[in-house]
Amino acid sequence: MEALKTMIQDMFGKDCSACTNQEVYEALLTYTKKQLAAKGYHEGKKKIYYISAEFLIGKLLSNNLINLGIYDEVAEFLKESGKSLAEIESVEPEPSLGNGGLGRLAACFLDSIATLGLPGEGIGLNYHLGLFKQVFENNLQHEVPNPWITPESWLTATDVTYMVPFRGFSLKSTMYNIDVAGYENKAIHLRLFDIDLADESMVHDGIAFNKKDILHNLTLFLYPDDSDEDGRKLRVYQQYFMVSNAAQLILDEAVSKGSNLHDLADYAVVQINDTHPSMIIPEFIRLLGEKGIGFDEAADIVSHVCAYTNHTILAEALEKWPIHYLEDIVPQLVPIIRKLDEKVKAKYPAENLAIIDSNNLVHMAHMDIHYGFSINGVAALHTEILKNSELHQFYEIYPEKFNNKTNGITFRRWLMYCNQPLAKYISSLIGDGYKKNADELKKLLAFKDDQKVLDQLLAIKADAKKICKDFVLENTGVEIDENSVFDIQIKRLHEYKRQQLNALYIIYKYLEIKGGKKPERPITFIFGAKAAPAYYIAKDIIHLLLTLETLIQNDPDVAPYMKLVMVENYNVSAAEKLIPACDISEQISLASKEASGTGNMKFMLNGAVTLGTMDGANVEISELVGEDNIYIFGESSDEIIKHYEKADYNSRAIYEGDADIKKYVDFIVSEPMLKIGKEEHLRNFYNELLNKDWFMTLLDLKDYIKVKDQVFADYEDRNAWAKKMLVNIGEAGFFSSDRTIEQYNKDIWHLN
Ligand code: NBX
Repeated sequence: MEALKTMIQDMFGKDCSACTNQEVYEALLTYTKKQLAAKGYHEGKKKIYYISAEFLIGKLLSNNLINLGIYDEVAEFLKESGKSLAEIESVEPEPSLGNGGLGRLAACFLDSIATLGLPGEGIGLNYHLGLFKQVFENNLQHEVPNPWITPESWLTATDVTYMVPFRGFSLKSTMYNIDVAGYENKAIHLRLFDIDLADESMVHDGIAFNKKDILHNLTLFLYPDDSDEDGRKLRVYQQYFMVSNAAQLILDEAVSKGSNLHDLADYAVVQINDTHPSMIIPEFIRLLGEKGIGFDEAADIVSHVCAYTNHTILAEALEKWPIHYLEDIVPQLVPIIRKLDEKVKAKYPAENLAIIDSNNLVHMAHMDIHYGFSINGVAALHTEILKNSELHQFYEIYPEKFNNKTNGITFRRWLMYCNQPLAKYISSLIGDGYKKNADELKKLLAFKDDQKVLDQLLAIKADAKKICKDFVLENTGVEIDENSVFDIQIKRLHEYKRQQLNALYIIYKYLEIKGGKKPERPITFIFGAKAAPAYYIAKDIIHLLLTLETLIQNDPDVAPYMKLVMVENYNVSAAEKLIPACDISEQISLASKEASGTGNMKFMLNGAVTLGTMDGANVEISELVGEDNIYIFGESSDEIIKHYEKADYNSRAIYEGDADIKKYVDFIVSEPMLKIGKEEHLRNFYNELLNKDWFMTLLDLKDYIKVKDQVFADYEDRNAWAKKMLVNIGEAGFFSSDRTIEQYNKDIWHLN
């Protein structure tokens, strides 16, 4: 630590103990960046380029220290100077370069690519104000900018710049790097492209800004509001800016390594993360054309370079751009896309295979599938649904392109960092091998009947709940009971994820307690979720939850027995505090709709037990842990898909046919709720449930209540519960993103 000491002295002219936390943070940042650069970067002839609109990387200091293998040393040094690493970390702003699972997956993948020693890069955009910061006012979500770029940051400017042509003007880019350390290995780069003239001062009244001022707004926000045409066009500007920079960089790197571009596939493989980067396909063809490569050959080259990952079957999330947007913004791509479409139509005339449909919409996913060499889903069930229903017509013509890559999470952040007591305890039982070979967690299963181990697991959970209690108090001002059961649902707010199902259970429990039936032990229901700014139903659900929170809090008959807290501005840092403390992990999406889920894996790894539907990776979790160690409820995905096909779901009929369900739903617009909440929002949501309920909340409500009550009853047998915890941790190894990345490499990327 001598070098760090000297650095602090040089930077601030005093020793560590005399520095502020901000100063120590800046010194550590500089020190860590130097260490990373000194270790060097993975290089090789062929590289994986992971292109993504989102990289939800979280705070970086501790993660980098862990992966550099100097976390304990630095923590000790700081302690000797009277400082705490935890407090210094709190100075670090969290980059909000992502939204949810898709962005966090990209971040976990970079960690694993670096850890496994694969030559690779992430490529995305440098959003100055992130997604948005969520604030609650009058039980409603408001959005404000979430700036994260400070004078000293993890970004390093490079001298790489490109010109990106749009109709009528070109924009110059600058490339910034963030180093991503491998665990006990070299680093890789996350490349974030930016414009030079981004003007944060144009943002007013929350996150409003002039959506037409592309020269100054292009990299202000991730996912600008797309409820109007200007907003949708801005997304197209962003996407093209991202992929044009990416394609130029990739071609330059290949040429510098000796490629003649005809052999590009020997130098580069591009993983397209959902459809946001899909325009890289025509952009590559355009650039190869400029270098003298004819259309047909260029299309063939690209078809050996690009692979596509699908993260959703929700039709509204599969991007389709009106061709006139592309004509207005990137006219140079339109003849290319038309030609690609003509080639497809010549061979496959069916409308449902077209790139450009009869309404002149460009189906980005269809372009990816025709002109990529691989398409993968993100969990076994999801891939089966893609093959058998959503993308069946493509599976029939390209069966060899379809493959599954069940998602994973990095255990460095989601265990070794966020739950240090548990990680240390695991090491004491089975050694450190699991940190690099996650399968070794299975060795824990040998301790299933070891009373000491089971007691210790419960003790570690109890301690994590105390720490979490402090976090919740600081975040929400609400004091929760560390001896209560922690039931947690944290994820994007979306109707298909069914936070509203959980809310209806809470109403049921509230009424039960009002009626005199107290639970065995108090329950704390914790939520965290951001709603997309223009997604009104999602915002109404937040309002419902916050109104319930206040109602329960103010009711002395109920407050001692249950609490609801909704964490504000849920993000990676909040997840790191909540997940280790969780008892019950809520994974209650409508079967078939959650492609995978990755929160489910993080909870399991930290000894929570899943309450979920047979959806996404829950299916694989349940196969691994066995039915005694997970709680499953609800209709199967096959049945749900049939309901959609037959269009026979009728929520009002369920409501009218069941007095209990009617009571819970009516409570949303009852006297006590309307006294606290806003009638407009509560009634909107009530009407939505009755008249539409597109994600079939009422269908699964009774079964959910029954199974959830069983979970709370079983929780009281502490020993049996501790066994469930142990099995969940022991079987979590499969969900390491190192396993996922090994499979991507073996089946798709073929590096080394
Ligand atoms: O990707 C998520 C899925 O919902 C999860 O089931 C899955 O585990 C995860 C990683 O594979 N998708 C996701 O986060 N999507 C988005 O955030 C999204 C954002 C904007 C958009 C479409 C999707 N236009």
